[in-house]
Amino acid sequence: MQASAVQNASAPAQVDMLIVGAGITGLYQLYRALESGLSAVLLEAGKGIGGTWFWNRYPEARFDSESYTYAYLFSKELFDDWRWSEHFAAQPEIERYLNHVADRFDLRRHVRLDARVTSAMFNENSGTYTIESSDGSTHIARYLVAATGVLSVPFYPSVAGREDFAGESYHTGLWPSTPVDFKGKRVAVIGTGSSGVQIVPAIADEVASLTVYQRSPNWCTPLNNRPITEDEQLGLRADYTTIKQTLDTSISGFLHEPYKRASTDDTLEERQAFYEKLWNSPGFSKMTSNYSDFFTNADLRKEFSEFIAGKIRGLVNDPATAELLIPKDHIYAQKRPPYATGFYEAFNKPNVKLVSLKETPIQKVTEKGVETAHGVEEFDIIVWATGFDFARALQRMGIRGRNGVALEDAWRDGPSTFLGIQATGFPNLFFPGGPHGAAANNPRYNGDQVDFTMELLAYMRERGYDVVEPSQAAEDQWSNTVNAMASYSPFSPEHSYYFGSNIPGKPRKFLLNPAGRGMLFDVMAKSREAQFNTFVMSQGRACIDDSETASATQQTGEQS
Ligand code: NA7
Repeated sequence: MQASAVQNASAPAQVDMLIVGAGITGLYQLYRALESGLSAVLLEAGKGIGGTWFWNRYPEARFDSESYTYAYLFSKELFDDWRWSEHFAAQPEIERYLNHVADRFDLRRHVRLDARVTSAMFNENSGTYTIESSDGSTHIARYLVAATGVLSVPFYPSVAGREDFAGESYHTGLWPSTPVDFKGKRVAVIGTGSSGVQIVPAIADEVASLTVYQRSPNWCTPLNNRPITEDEQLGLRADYTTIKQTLDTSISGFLHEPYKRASTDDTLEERQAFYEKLWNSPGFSKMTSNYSDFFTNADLRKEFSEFIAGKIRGLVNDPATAELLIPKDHIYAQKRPPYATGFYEAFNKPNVKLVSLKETPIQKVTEKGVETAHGVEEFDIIVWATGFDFARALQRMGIRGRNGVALEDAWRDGPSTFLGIQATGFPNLFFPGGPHGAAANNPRYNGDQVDFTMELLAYMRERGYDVVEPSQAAEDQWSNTVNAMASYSPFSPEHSYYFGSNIPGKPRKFLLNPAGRGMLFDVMAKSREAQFNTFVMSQGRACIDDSETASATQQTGEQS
């Protein structure tokens, strides 16, 4: 029976499903929950809808996956009535889109904004969670879905004096809703990852001066963004079915055509011509449409890196600055590469300069600015583009599972999951879009996880089960696969935040799904065919009954 989502003054609200996070995954989960007849509420810490696309509102924050491949595909009507203006949309348009989705599917009345989950306690007997949030509300939910994202906990490096700065200070991942006025200001940008390389060219023309503090250079290639023409708009609408089919089955979740030739099929000259073509191609196709041996041939990736180095030397007028901008410590794709527009060219402007922290480390931040061995440079604004603590949001929500065990403690050495969806010991907790799930275009993977979860819950409902967690065998098998296959990933444990390497003291464990979407599909299909026997299902008490006397009856649970 459906529990009521209505809250009165004295009792906690009862819901079938409580979702955390109003980003692209959380909204989709909410839509699917309501569609299937569950009562649901969504709690969001931010003051608006959008998740990543609410918080990351710095100038030039934008998709680097094509807009129509990142967006939802579950409704042809939605696909038809939303017109993306650019192949890679900017944050304001993305935020408008997600708000449009919330309105179009009447989701907003199930969303509570400005409500950060502070604890979520599993009740052993009833098989429900009691969830408390910063707005003072308490909910009892049968299912808890943490759609809290992986790049959602901003990371500030421990630089001495950071709090002492008297000017304006912003993190790209916590950007204020009121516009920041850069005009005529002396600005520092610290960090040159995807966010740093987007904001630098965006503000370079209006600031008085811009100093970019770079710890490690990245292999940036052009995003090659452009408006979607009227013909392309018509083509997108006409091709909806094919697009959906391709994206629902593609390993990467992109529309980019994989290239059939191996690098060894071509001469050096032909390869250089092909790299030139890739340089001029959109976004991630530098990876997804590269030679067929791209992910298995480090020499090829090295050669591609040298090609990009040549481009950087050609784009940056000052040879010394160009050399500093060329990575020497890693090759292309050992870190998640940024895609940018005009980043290298920005250093040709007289008011923009680069400080390489390898040669000139930051000693401290002072009241007036940033101090290095060359003295204090004074600023009006410091922008921290210093990244995120990957997948951390899930662990800091105060989730406790069976026997009161905290997820934070259970994952002290890194996450252990089944399909990046669930973890043993935490029944009825789902975390689509969390660790071990995705490997390329995230919303496509995250949508697969939501769909699979809904299938599992429907199966359970038909059979009278309402408590579920993966079998230990299934989780061990998936976690072992993730760890074993991590060495085949191009990403480097020393350099990539996909291994947690950007956070001091964080265990070095692979946090993506290195086996890709094919493996995800495969394991899901096998589980489905075997009546979801990778899960242990049981019956809890009715959602509204939180009594300690009920006992759950375990029914199944063999790993195939
Ligand atoms: P990233 O890609 O993690 O970039 C963070 C940047 O901050 C990177 O250049 C770091 O240098 C730099 N950083 C980190 N710590 C410091 C310190 N202590 N001093 C100076 N610089 C530092 O985060 P983004 O926000 O740019 O991008 C995140 C994702 O958003 C991206 O992957 C896309 O999915 C979209 P480092 O390389 O660690 O030396």
